[in-house]
Amino acid sequence: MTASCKATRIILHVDMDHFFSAIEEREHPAFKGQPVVVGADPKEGQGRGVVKTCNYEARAFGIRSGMSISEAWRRCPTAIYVRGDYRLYKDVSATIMRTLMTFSEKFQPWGLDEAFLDVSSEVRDYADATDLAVSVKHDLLWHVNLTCSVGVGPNKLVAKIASDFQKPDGLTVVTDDEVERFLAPLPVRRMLWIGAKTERKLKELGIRTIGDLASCDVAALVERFGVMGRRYHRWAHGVYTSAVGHRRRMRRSMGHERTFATDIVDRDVVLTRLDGLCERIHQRAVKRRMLFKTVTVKVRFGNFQTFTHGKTLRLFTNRLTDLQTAARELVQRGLKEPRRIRLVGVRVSNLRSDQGQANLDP
Ligand code: TTP
Ligand code: MG
Repeated sequence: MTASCKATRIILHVDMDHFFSAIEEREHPAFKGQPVVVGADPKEGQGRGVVKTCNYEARAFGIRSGMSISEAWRRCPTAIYVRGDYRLYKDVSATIMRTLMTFSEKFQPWGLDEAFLDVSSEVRDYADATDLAVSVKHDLLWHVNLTCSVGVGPNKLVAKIASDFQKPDGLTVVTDDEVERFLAPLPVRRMLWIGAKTERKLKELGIRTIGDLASCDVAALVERFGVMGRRYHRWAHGVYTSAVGHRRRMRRSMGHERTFATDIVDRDVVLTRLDGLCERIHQRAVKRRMLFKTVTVKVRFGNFQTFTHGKTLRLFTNRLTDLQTAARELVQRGLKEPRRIRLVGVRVSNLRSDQGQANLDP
């Protein structure tokens, strides 16, 4: 990866803490502080099925995801065992993902309880990204009453390893300059895609840590692992180019948003900036011969708290005044008192092409 590429991306990886069992604790406050295992009925050691996950109290007994439930029972017969309410877990997951999506359009869920966010265009630097990560944690606590661990880094690999570094309720930030120093002492198993088998083979070559892997001769790795060997070597140096993939949808909306170089308190300045964003959207709508009916605004405050408000107009339109009036009204609704604002955005949706009825510009 080139230096400029490194400097332009800041990625967050969010991973909920002991997800299923945390939800069980939330639903049953009496479970708090006791070992909780989710997966199956242990039937006094005769049960079939496996541990899906367990809380950190149960982990202290050596219980792990994937272990047979009867083995878990042998390790801790007094734990609380629940089969799990998967519909509830899915609902909670959906709320988590909806919350995370408000932080960046570049958002990629990864299973039920993890997601990547590319926040490069949302933040100015790593200090800013750290504030954003704190805000993500607060928002999740507020919306689903669960804790998570967040990793921040220059790419998905580093962010993912970082989120796993301090758990539960952790936040680990690894800047570009710190990547190799951060990775070097970690066991190779922490690396994405390195499982027990590869770990064993690496051990035969005397490689135990990611640092060992990074300083290993790449030719030796290629000889042993083929193309993967070259990848392992690159990753061990913290180089990982895969982007945060977001679903490409049919164009269903058009929008612009703007993060200010410094936070703005003056409401009139914010509204003027908003007018400018509306102009840009209007130009695009006219150029593409599109009409819109729904207008949504987004405002992010200095502390990263974010609101979005939307309204659907009476008619399809592409008039600038309709857009600006709606956007101003929506923003003002959320700005009852003066606050520091770091970002405003406008989006139009409910689109159709402009053949036929409408309020047409000019
Ligand atoms: P993980 O994020 O791997 O684990 P976790 O959230 O339970 O614990 P941690 O604090 O270490 O992040 O998996 C998320 C959920 O996925 C987990 O709560 C249960 C489910 N899961 C399975 O169903 N089977 C499995 O083998 C694993 C690993 C997880
Ligand atoms: Mg998790």
